[in-house]
Amino acid sequence: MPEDSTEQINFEQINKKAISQPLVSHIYTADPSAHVFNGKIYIYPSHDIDAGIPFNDNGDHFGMEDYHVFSMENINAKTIDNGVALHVDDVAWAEKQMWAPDAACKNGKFYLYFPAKRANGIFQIGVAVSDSPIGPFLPEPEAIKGSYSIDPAVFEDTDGKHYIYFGGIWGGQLQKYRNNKFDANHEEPLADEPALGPIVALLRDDMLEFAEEPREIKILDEKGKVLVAGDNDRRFFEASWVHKYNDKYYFSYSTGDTHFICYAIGDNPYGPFTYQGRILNPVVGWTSHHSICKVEDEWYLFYHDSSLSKGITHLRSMKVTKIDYLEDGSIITIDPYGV
Ligand code: FUB
Repeated sequence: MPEDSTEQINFEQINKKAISQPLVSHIYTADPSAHVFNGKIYIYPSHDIDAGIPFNDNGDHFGMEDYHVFSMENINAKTIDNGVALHVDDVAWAEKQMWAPDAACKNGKFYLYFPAKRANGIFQIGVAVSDSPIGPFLPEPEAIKGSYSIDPAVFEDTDGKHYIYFGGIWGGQLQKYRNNKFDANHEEPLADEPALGPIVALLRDDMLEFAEEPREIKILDEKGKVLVAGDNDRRFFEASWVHKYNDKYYFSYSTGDTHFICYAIGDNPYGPFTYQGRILNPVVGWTSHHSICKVEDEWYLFYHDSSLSKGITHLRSMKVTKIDYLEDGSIITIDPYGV
């Protein structure tokens, strides 16, 4: 990932034009995964810190160590920080880089899914369990068997099944895998070859393991062809999220180096999904990562930007704004700083 952009930007102007303000400003937060559990909003973000690690394309400067869970009584209420819910020191298999997490609820138990690097530098995904949505969460002793890469997102379908989506290229290491197998020699496909897709697996009933071999998702263009790796404005990079609207499955994601949050629609949780357009235009900072959550009768986009830190890419702040759909189910593109 490139250097942060602190030069020549008038952040006072940007902050005035911004369509929303940080939900909290006492710590830096990013990658907000929002859910309504038992009628209350809970947000599971990354907790950004300055770990003093130099910038590089692998994102090593994202040196996060723990997770805090936030709650809101309603969408206009104050965002409450419920403190540390899980620390990397308590995760036996993980060494560092607690990146974007997500959470799920089943039968009164809460599950926190999180990526982290093992001592060998390889990302895997872990799960930690609690009786409360705000934790503390007790991590499983090992990572989820067969898991890899980053950015887990768990979708509960209307039939009660839970699916986990994950993957991210570059620092997220997805380019090192084909058919769920690691090979250090693998790289991203060539520009005219099919792009790497995000990965999905049904979760086992106990929510602690995959119930099946993970499968690669296809994101198609308007002609039904898989998006190619050189289509940087539309191809999947990281930050998977799935929500259901009018019985259709919406798969949304970040395009990484072109900084869009885009979406594609499909008829089932495994896809294929057909590319539709952009949900969010680029924010201040390199990364963009979001979640989409229905609160009462409205839909909201939780996202982040680096405006509070004046453009420091790894010091981000979570925000929320409303999503509007057109009659045909398409989402109106949001410009984070007005038009
Ligand atoms: O927060 C660290 C990484 O940055 C996340 O895992 C990516 O999605 C990007 O937001």
